[in-house]
Amino acid sequence: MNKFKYYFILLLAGISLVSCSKKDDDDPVVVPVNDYTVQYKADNDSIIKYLKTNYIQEVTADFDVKIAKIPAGGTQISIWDQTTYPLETRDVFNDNITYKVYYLTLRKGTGQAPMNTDRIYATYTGTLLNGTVFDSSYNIPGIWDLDGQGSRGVFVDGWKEIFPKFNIGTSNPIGSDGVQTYDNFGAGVMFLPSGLAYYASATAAIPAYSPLVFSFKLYDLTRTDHDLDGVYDYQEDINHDGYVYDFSDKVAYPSPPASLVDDTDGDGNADFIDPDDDGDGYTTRFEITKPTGATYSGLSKYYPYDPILDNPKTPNTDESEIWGIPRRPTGALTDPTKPESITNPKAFVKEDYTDLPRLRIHLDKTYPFQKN
Ligand SMILES: [Ca+2]
Ligand SMILES: [Ca+2]
Ligand SMILES: [Ca+2]
Ligand SMILES: [Ca+2]
Repeated sequence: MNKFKYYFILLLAGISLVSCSKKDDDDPVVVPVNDYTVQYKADNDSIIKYLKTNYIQEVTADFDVKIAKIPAGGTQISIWDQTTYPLETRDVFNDNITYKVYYLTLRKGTGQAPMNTDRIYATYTGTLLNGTVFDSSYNIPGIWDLDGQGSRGVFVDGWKEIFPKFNIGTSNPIGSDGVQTYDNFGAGVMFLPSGLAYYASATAAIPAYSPLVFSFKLYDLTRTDHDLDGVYDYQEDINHDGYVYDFSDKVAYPSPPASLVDDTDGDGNADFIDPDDDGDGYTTRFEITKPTGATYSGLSKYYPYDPILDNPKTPNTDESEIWGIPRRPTGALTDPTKPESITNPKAFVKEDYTDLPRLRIHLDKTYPFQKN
């Protein structure tokens, strides 16, 4: 595993260097990079041809998949035409064009789905369209950060888009051999145009502009909180599509698709990277801090997004938080003879902390009341 990781990091390091020089306009670029639209059309043609001339030879009980070319005169049903694992697509906005990415769900998985910015625990095998395996984790799970940051960062943009379509599995008790195994994990195959893979960057194993096929298994995930405001990225996905995007670079993204924007205050910084989501001048951290001397119990200084249960594995500690981030209070006015105002607020009632759905106060710019 370590050896494999070492090689993979070397591979990634090489790619990042090439990518940097490619994207920096001040550096001399020896070979002009292909136009994304033109290259995508060529890649899409190649992928469709692949899907129509290859078939699923086997899916094992452990969801290892073998894909093979249909031999001359063969009667095998192509990936394109077979119906056991219906071919699915996802529109992916990248490089300011929209890619249509084909993928197969071998099994969806029963757990939660990662966001495109979460950490995943997964295995994979990468193949060129000619069937050559260029890389594999050999069924040894690795940790990958879909946000593309750091030494575990994923460089293949297609991974960030397709893994969130799958769910993690259920973990079994660690065996006597010390190995963690999973059941009910997600497993699939993605067919990526080069623009969502390594594009112009060639390596010994992967020629430039190679569409890539990845089969994979998704075992587990770790949630991330990119703006450290106490609200996980997946809880900042306000349109609930399973994805959050940073379009704050106005030059790179002059007009991102509105359907991909999760930006409560519309300031150009998506909620998952905005410390003040509703733009009311109070940070989210401040807004989710429990008042001093609050009646509402719990170990944390901050309200969780939703109430959380006690951890049964730690019987001597009660981790339960029975109050989630509240909405603007709906109880009785302090002075019922006067209208609601900063000096005459309503009281919080229990339902303000638990009702679903509710507009939590860190997303409600009418609360706390503005000081004018
Ligand atoms: Ca956050
Ligand atoms: Ca979203
Ligand atoms: Ca914002
Ligand atoms: Ca705020």
